[in-house]
Amino acid sequence: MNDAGTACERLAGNARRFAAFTGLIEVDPLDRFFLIVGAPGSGKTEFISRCTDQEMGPSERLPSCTDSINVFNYKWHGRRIHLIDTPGFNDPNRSDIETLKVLSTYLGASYANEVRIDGILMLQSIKSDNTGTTNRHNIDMVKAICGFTGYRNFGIATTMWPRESGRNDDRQTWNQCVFLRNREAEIIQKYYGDLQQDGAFSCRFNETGTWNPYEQKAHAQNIMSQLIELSDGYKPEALQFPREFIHERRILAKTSVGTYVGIQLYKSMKAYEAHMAEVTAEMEKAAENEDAENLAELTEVRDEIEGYLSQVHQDQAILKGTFEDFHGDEQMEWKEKMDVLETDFREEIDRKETELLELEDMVRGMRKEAERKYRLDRQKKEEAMDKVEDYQEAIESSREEMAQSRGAYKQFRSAKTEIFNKLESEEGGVCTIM
Ligand SMILES: Nc1nc2c(ncn2[C@@H]2O[C@H](COP(=O)(O)OP(=O)(O)OP(=O)(O)O)[C@@H](O)[C@H]2O)c(=O)[nH]1
Ligand SMILES: [Mg+2]
Repeated sequence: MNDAGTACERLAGNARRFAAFTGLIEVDPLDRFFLIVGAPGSGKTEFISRCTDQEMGPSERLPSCTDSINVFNYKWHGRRIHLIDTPGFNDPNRSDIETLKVLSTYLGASYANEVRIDGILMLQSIKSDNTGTTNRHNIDMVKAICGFTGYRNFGIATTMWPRESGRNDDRQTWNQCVFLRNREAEIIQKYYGDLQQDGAFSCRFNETGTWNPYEQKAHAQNIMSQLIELSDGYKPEALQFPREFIHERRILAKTSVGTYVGIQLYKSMKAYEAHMAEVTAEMEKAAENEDAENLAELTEVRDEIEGYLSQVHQDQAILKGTFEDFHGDEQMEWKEKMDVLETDFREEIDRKETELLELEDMVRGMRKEAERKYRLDRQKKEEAMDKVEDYQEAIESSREEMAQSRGAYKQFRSAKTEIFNKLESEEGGVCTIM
């Protein structure tokens, strides 16, 4: 199928999975929803890809159509298990406020529509390049979002075990494994000791570093089965963040996680202001000394700090937002993206249809020409007809492709209509999304 067709099919599937997560589509009571969290690059998308046996295309790997949250699912003993891929905090490519805004919209909608999160899996890389600050920050943010009194349905899975380390038949690999296990123990104790005390369990994802996708899937699903089992025995409390944001109708700044981010922003603002004061004083001195070169350099630094400060002020303004503010923005964006995609896809289909008609015309002409020209020369006629047959085959495969594209388009249209109709029928309530 062509690219636009594939993108449409993926988006239609994505829309349906989101609809389940945000409560627009009713789900079976045995279905389960799990958040997959962790620092940027800790392996969340990879884990989900292995567990659900879905190769993630660029549209899922890169910021998705929702610019950060993605929902996938797989069947487990007849039940549907939904895994929610979330963005990590302290990401160099995205501010925490943007991440929080998207999280609040989707977690908020799912909370409002009474879809509960059954458990959380936090991924933790054992690689050394995962800096301590990012780790701590992510854990603090996740804790502020959850706010549970107990963490029984909470797993911590270490990732990034070296490839093929299960084959520890040589001394070097064996030493490396021992080293990594020690480091893992340190990381778990340092960052997750309190969560473990409150009931969280820890495990390893693909510790042997196998490349075999079936084994990787089994590893990932084993981890999830622990969480599924726990969720069957114990329903965790609702997440604190959406409860405060939706039920108590607080502005983002007044929620637990918003307060945490607000403090960080305040600290950044103070640091930038102090730096700005220093630079301004130096600029005054440079002006007094008529040091034009230094003055030009300092002006550049001041402009840079001004840029950072203005970003902080923008983020602080977002903290004053309510669920309805964020939700409206996200819904509009989602609709726009769907519309653009539909137009692109329709145009692609029209273009292909025109090409196919032209090709069919051409082949009809070739056939007629061969009949007329080689009426008396059987061999030449057969040769000419062979060529026509080649074209005919191309036409057949184009027709097949067209039929697939039309099918995908139909599927996309029906998903879009279904979701938007549902949205319109619920307009006015807090529980709409997309
Ligand atoms: N060796 C190894 N590589 C992994 C593992 N998990 C993920 N990777 C690789 O590490 C990179 C980052 O993994 P992702 O799954 O995209 O990480 P993420 O947590 O989704 O990152 P963000 O979406 O940016 O927050 C990718 O190139 C993965 O292929 C693992 O367990 N072992
Ligand atoms: Mg990811």
